[in-house]
Parts: sequence; structure tokens; C-alpha cells
Amino acid sequence: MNLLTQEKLKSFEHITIENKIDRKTFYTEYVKKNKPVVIRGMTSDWKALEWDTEYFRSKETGKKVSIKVGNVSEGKREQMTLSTYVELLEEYEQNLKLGLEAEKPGYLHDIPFFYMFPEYLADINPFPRDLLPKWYRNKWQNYIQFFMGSTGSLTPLHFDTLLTNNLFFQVAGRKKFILIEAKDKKNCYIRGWRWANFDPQNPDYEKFPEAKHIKITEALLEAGDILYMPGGMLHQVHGLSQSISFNIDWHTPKSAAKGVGTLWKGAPLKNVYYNALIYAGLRLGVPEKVIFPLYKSYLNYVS
Ligand SMILES: O=C(O)CCC(=O)C(=O)O
Ligand SMILES: [Fe+2]
Repeated sequence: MNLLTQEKLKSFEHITIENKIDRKTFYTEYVKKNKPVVIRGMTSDWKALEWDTEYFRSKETGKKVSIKVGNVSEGKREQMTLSTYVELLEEYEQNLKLGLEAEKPGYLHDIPFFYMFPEYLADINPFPRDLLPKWYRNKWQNYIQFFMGSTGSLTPLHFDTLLTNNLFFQVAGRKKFILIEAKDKKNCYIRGWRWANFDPQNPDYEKFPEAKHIKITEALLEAGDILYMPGGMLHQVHGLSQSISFNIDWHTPKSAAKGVGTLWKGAPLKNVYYNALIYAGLRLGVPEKVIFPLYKSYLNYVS
């Protein structure tokens, strides 16, 4: 290992790992403290852990999904069926193994998979819905965003646009998360509302000198792991293999109020609308089934 690599590794802290967790510990030790954590062993009974190409092929409906091509922050998309995409991924991974040049497929990134394909829901049972606020527990699947991609997939450094908490479920393959606390946002050279110009994987401290002060935490996720990220935490995500994952973005009354307050901090107006809806649900008691039809467009919202 050369000196430069050692230097880089020294600055990475490792995240806390819990083996299963109860609701009370989760809230007191992590959510209330805005502390990320990896939780293991809570999804080991899921049939989804065995999903493969053949399974997707057998369940093909002909419905098309959006695949992001190029940098995911730019949101350019192509449409194809799920089984066509899975076959593309498989072919790419085969070529990689053989050492052949191949064009990296696009990234199935941030789609409301279980809303579009409820026939897959039985495969993520039992779901640890206790970890979510009561308001979400009946229709938690409506709030899921889904990711499927190749080795080398990349989501550049950003924070989640509504400042929601994020429970991220790794279903197949491995991912690396590089995490930066919300308070370090000012040193990440943000453009627009939420994407960072600083790249913590290849730090250029000459171009981005303030980034030297950032504390970086790394989380390596395996199939079956859950990662909790508090609202506003910055993250850069690397696919270390072909991979399937999904997240639930969710608020507590406190984070929803903070989300509404981003009106004065330069957030897109639409964000304030979505955050106000969730605030109305969590704080004012408006039922989820009344809010969801108004919130639904968020699932295809790119910011
Ligand atoms: O897995 C990825 O590539 C991105 C995940 C992400 O940004 C999220 O869950 O908010
Ligand atoms: Fe994100």
C-alpha cells in the first residue's frame, strides 16, 4: 500500500454495527442522536435475498421501467422492461469477469418498484415496519424507492432532498457508502440544492481546500444489511458488485418541520410542498390515505 492510500484510509471512520435492533434502542441511540448505524440480521428470512435473473424473467409483465443513463444527478433516462434490464446487467458482469471491454449499463435508480410491481411484495416479508413512525406502518411499501445496478454504479455525493431519514435495505450484492454529517455540508462545495462538487472517493484538496475538515465515515453493506442515515446526511454510493437495494425516506415530526423550514434555505418550492404534506400527516394527524395521493408525484420527482 502506498503512502497516499494509507493517508486516505486513515481518515475513514467505521460505522457502528448492530445485530438486530428494537424500536426503542433505534430511536434513543440513533434517530434522536442523528447517528447512522448498520443493522444486520433483520431481513434474513426474505425471499428477495434469492432473487435472480430467471425469477425476474418468470415474472415479466411487459411494463417498462426508467433506467438512468450517464451521471444520475442529471436524470437522463431510457425505458425498458425489467427482464431486458436484468439481462443487460448479467451480460455486462460476464464481460467484466472475462476481462472484456463492455459499456456499463445504465442504473435503475430511485423508482417506486413495489408500487409498480406489488407482486414482489411477498418477497420482503416480514418487513421491520416497527422501525417507522406509526403513520407509515400501514402502507410503508408506498414510500419505497428502488435501485438495481452493475459493478461500478455510482451515486455522487448528495443529501436526500426532503431531509428525510433514510432506511436503506441491501437486498443483493454489496455497496459502499461514504457518509458525511449534515453539519459538514458547508465544506462539500454544494451546487444547486443538494449535489456536491467534492468527491470524497478521489479528494482534490487543492480545488476543494475546505473539504479537509470533513469527517468521513464508511459503511460497507452486504445483502441483508440495513443502513440508517439521519436527515441531511451526505452520502456517496458505490456499487461494489451487481446489486439490488431499496430505501424508505421517512420523516419524524421534527425532521418534517425542519424540511418545511428549508423554504428559507434555498430548497425547491416543491420540496416544501412535500414536506408540508408529511408534516400534516405526522403532526396534525391527517391520515396517510388522504396524504398519499397528494404526495405520490414525489416518487417520480428528480431534484
Ligand atoms: O444506492 C445508491 O446508489 C443511492 C442511494 C441513495 O442515494 C439513497 O438511498 O438515498
Ligand atoms: Fe440519497
